[in-house]
Amino acid sequence: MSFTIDSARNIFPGTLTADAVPATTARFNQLSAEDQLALIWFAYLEMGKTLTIAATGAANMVFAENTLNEIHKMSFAQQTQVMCDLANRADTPIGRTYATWSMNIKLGFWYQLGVWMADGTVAPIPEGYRPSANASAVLEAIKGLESGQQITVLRNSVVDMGFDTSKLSSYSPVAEPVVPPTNIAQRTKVTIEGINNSTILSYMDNLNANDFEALIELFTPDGALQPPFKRPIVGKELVLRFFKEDCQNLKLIPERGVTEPAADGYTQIKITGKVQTPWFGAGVGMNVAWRFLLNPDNKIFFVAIDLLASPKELLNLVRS
Ligand code: 45D
Repeated sequence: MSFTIDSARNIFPGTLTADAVPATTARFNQLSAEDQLALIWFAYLEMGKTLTIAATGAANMVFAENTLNEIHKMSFAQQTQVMCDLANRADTPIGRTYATWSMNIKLGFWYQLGVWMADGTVAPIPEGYRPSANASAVLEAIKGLESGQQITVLRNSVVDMGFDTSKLSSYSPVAEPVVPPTNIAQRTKVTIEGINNSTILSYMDNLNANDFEALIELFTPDGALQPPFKRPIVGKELVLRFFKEDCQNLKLIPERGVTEPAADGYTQIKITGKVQTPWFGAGVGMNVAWRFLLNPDNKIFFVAIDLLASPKELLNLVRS
């Protein structure tokens, strides 16, 4: 038997992922546009009591600037309409522009609108707004999640807005330029309890240094990476593009791991630890697992990144 991407996805099946995230996102997506916008607003205010969002440096606002200025000049009624259109995934010029942006640009765009809603220059949630019973229930569900899961739900809501790119015959994706990798002299090196595999250590160190060219060389040509709650991204070219677009300035803090032999001379390695996003820095440590499958040449054939159900899962390194 030799491994396929599909069979690789099942290594370490005892890993408990944060199912509350896709469940809450699905409930959120059922709500009306008005409820969605208000709910994110209240969730965002609620989180603001304990977390500081660090937009400076997290996003390059140049790409959303024209659209933001256009919205800033509109009347409150028009601004509310634009936001509802985005939530409704309507086919509008702004909805189409939004759809071309990378995730980080989308986040930066909403971050700026949130700042303007707070300072009164963009339409607030209307005075008379009353949430539906479902919206209140979803807000309570979000409040009950741990912070790493909350920001994932929030991010999902933003990513799903705008016109559906699959309905565009062609479009040019807009992403921020790739930052240069950290100088060798300034790089940090992780240590992982129970792990000395050079590929695993290089994976963490290269990602922490934004050295995506070195990072991608750790993969087999047909290798795959599966982000949390997503299908695997297959092949070096697509994985490299994903790293460049969605993985700049992450901080990986792996803590411990376990190694075991798999079929055909492959090796499976599970690591648990924390990940920080540049948006929240050390304020939010997401509990994650990396499940690696290495080929006999010590190259990455598959890696899944899972958002864990609870901090207790950090200690779940059960084999097979
Ligand atoms: O609609 O090893 C308003 C990979 C109200 C790579 C608003 C990884 C109206 C490989 C408030 C204005 C990436 C997979 C909206 C590792 C309204 C690898 C605004 C993992 C929308 C480890 C809302 C990385 C706003 C991970 C401003 C797990 C919302 C990274 C902002 C996870 C939300 C990163 C923000 C996450 C959310 C970042 C900034 C979950 C950021 C989330």
